[in-house]
Amino acid sequence: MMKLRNPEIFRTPNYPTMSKQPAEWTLSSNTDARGLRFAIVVARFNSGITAKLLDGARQALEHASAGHFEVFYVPGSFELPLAAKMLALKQDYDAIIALGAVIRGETPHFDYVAGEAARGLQQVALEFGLPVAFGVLTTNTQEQAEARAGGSAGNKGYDAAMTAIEMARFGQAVAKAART
Ligand code: INI
Repeated sequence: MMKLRNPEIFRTPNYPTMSKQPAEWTLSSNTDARGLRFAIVVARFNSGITAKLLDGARQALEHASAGHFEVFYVPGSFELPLAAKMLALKQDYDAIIALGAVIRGETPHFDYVAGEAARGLQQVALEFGLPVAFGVLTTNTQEQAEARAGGSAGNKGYDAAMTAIEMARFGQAVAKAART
């Protein structure tokens, strides 16, 4: 069985990814993003919400001292997977952060857009072995979306960026891990 040289990297409990966690967790040294490169892709649909998700993601990356990040826009959440794939093909990023807001209406459109965004983003992550953080809100109401975009339920853009940092570091740790 493979033994890992730095097994503690994989065991860190309660990793501080969630914006509603206490501040001392979100500022721990585990969230150091120095030297990492990120692409953020943002859906313009429901832009009042996605702009706040972007604020949260920027804040997380800046707190974590990310080396570099670029922001790209697409029309809606349905376009996020293709954009993520185009960005992954550049081989220039340690992780991609996808931000969108899909709010349920009166037709099944919601299910197609939300479902394809989730499926497509995961497909890109698995195809490229590249972290793609899912910062896409899927809510029944505008109020629920607002609560999760810097309101009472935190900021899912912030959380997505923290997840991207953690998974980028995870990838580096796996690449470095050696048989002992
Ligand atoms: N796109 C979203 O990001 N959120 C939504 O709530 C939404 N709704 O409800 O329609 C939405 N639709 C647009 C979609 O993402 C595509 O841009 C469009 O279908 C063109 O491909």
